[in-house]
Amino acid sequence: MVEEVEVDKALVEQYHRDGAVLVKGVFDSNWVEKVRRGIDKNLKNPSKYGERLMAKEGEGAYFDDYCNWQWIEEFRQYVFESPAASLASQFMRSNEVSFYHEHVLNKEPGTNKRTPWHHDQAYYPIDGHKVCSLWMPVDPIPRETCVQFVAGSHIWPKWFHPKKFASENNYPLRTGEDGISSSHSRTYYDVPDHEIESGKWPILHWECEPGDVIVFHMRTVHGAAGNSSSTNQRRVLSSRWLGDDAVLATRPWEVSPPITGGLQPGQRAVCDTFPLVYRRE
Ligand SMILES: O=C(O)CCC(=O)C(=O)O
Repeated sequence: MVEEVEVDKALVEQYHRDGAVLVKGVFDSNWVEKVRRGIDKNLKNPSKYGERLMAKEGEGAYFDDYCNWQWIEEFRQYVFESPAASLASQFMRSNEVSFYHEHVLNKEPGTNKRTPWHHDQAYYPIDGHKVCSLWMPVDPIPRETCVQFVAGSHIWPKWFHPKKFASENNYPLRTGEDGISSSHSRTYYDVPDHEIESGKWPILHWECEPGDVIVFHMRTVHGAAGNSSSTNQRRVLSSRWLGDDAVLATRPWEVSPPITGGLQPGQRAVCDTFPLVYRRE
């Protein structure tokens, strides 16, 4: 059963205004230890989706992998028993919460590879506004290596092309009968990297401790530096949660992760692949 937590209403307001908020000390040391063990299992046994990215050969690697919760027991418990779903319900203001997937990210000491600016929802075959991620570090994170969020970008009218983390190029469009067509009526724009870097919008980032979590909307634009520490890893579990209005959608590229749960466009995103985890009483 999901562990309940009570979230300060001011933090929920902040999430809806800025698209990202730091919640201090919400996971106790048992949860942190469990998630750390799960991450370490994943690092030792990556799935077919796992990648080790390097800015230059021989440097620290930026590891990422996802969709392993069904074989990593520690992640399964995190999904169904930790306070995560209760948090997601309160931040999304959603009565029901289904689990979409988890993403493990580790930047080894001396990793120069950065996370390009992007927002997540364009990668996913999911439409709806009640959609969030919980970014949970299991190592202390100095402010300069924390993910950085463009404040308020979750309510910008524009959607952005997803980028490959490896090359930082936009995802290629699908061609042929599955390619861009009238069924993909939304226009996607290039992420405004230069304007972000030039300081046009306020950027949010925090120093974090294990036990803290950053809750962010799936349309909040974010990116991060590498990990310049020569000794410390930067291990994170980023879990993705869907609320009452989340439905399956199509995208004009191959979605990532490449899973749709067998749903049809417009169907509510609840199924065996995206299990319903929490219902507010
Ligand atoms: O931790 C990072 O550098 C990137 C995290 C991220 O992009 C995400 O959780 O969606």
